[in-house]
Amino acid sequence: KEKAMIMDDQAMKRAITRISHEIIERNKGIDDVALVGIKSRGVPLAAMIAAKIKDIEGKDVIVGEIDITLYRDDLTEKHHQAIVKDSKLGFDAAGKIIVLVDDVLFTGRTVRAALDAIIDQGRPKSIQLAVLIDRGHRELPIRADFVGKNVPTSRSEVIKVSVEGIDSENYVSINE
Ligand code: 3GP
Ligand code: 5GP
Ligand code: MG
Repeated sequence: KEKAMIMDDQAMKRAITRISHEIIERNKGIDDVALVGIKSRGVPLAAMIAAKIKDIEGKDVIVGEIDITLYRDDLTEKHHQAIVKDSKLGFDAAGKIIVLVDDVLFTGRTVRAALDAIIDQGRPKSIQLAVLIDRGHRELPIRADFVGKNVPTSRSEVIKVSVEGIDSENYVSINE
């Protein structure tokens, strides 16, 4: 139940700024780069990164979204399934460097489903992954290219991510 703050608004904005710089550096600019937010909270995070990239490079970056939903009541239990609810990106993936954006990376099953859904609709040049929090416990060979903060967790802990656009303020906390 106890809450411990992991990131406040300032820390989240700094992480987003760093990730934005890393995306630009890795790709030597942002030509052909498109961001894809994984609903729900990956979407406002992708928008924050796009705005920061615009600040830095003076160029607009394409932002799409994808709806991958996990089912199973206790989400920290093993073997939850990720299902694709809406895979329409809103742009043509062919030839693009796609940067998937999500709030928390846990088992990797959500990302695996997202990769599948994207690859199904045209051949992107490459796909990269940006996450605000990596809480560990991977069950698949998936890792993030850009990480806001690595937060070692026990399986029973839950990371609470609050993002403006969906929530009233920006912060990340850890709850038992
Ligand atoms: P999101 O859609 O905004 O990313 O996984 C579905 C939602 O449940 C996610 O919201 C996530 O924030 C929330 N959630 C909270 N705690 C957990 C958890 O421990 N595991 C998972 N898988 N999701 C959690
Ligand atoms: P995975 O598929 O990697 O197990 O889980 C990733 C997805 O589940 C992310 O989209 C994320 O929103 C959600 N998730 C997994 N664990 C947590 C958690 O501890 N806190 C929050 N907020 N979301 C989580
Ligand atoms: Mg999410």
